[in-house]
Amino acid sequence: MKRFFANSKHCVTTFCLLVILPAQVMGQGAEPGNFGSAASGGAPLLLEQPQTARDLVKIRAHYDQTVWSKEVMAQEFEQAFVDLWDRLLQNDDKYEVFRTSVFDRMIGGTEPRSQQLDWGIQVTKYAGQPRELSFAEWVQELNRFEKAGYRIVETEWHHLRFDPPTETAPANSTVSMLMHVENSAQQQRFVIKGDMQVEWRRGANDGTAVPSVIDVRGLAITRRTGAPAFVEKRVEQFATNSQGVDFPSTIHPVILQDLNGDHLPELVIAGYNKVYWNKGKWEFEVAELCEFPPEHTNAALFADLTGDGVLDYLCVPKNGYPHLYQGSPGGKFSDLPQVMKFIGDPMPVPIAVTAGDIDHDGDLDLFIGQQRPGY
Ligand SMILES: [Ca+2]
Ligand SMILES: [Ca+2]
Ligand SMILES: [Ca+2]
Repeated sequence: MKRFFANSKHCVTTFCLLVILPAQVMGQGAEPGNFGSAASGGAPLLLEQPQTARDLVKIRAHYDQTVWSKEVMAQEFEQAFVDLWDRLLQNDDKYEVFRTSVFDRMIGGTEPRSQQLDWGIQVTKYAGQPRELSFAEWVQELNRFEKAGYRIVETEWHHLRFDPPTETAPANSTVSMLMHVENSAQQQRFVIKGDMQVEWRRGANDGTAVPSVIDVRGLAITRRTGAPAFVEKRVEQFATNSQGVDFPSTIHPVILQDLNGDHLPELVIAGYNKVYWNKGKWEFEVAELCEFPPEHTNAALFADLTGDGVLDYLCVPKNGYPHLYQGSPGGKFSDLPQVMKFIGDPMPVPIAVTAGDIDHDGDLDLFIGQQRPGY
């Protein structure tokens, strides 16, 4: 699974910014295949579009050996944490996953420094003299926590920084982690969060990268005792399909907006063209939002874009043109949309849209962010 690679080329997101004035073009489309020159690191750029899959493999290999060589090594080393996260997701017994995720030593602090926040929340960091735990001692600590009723709810792990090994220093990484823990009997919840420093070594048998020293002094423990702030009231299921076959490709954006002026916000699932009319006291009535919706909405907002004092709805389909639905009082969108073809080609993967009077001329302008893969 690739979700781990926060700084990976697989997840690199380029935001192409587009400012749209009403009926005016202020931006221009992205140029496929032009990856720029700033990141090349002196390597020759292959700007031509691949004609075959073999071309694509060749181009990727070229970049992996030049521009991305450090990144490729980072991915090899971080595999220990990729595996850890996968196993934590797949196994109910999360303590057993940690008991079998080997490292040499862990370094923590000895002096707790706590800060008291509102709502009885306490944040604690550990500083002072370092305290070392061997892996065997760490396992004993895990057993103690498990026996005391601490349940590991969920975790996240991201590789923030990687320094390859040198002649004098081993490879090391900064890994950010997040863990939610609860103790139901004591009505306690914990968030353990922060950056860990990891020093790596090669395994004796197969040469794979193994965490040697894990320094957890950058972590903070946030704790609160009491009933949870939120309780589950209702769960809605939405089927999706990444290709948009049979179902929308996404439910998002999810928007809270009072559409009828009764001061109760409606819940809009724009990807599904659904509005949940808020009747108060957690009662909702579901209906279609637009009578003539576009397919595969990917970004949307409500704002009075026409300046008549009534909210309008603007949505941008995946690989399409922005659609403006002029609103009627009461939050109805019954008319055909105005399709805004202010650029020559459909807009690939719009991911966010917001509105503001950017040029101070009294009308709202739009700002649409797109996503483009790094390759
Ligand atoms: Ca309302
Ligand atoms: Ca309007
Ligand atoms: Ca304006």
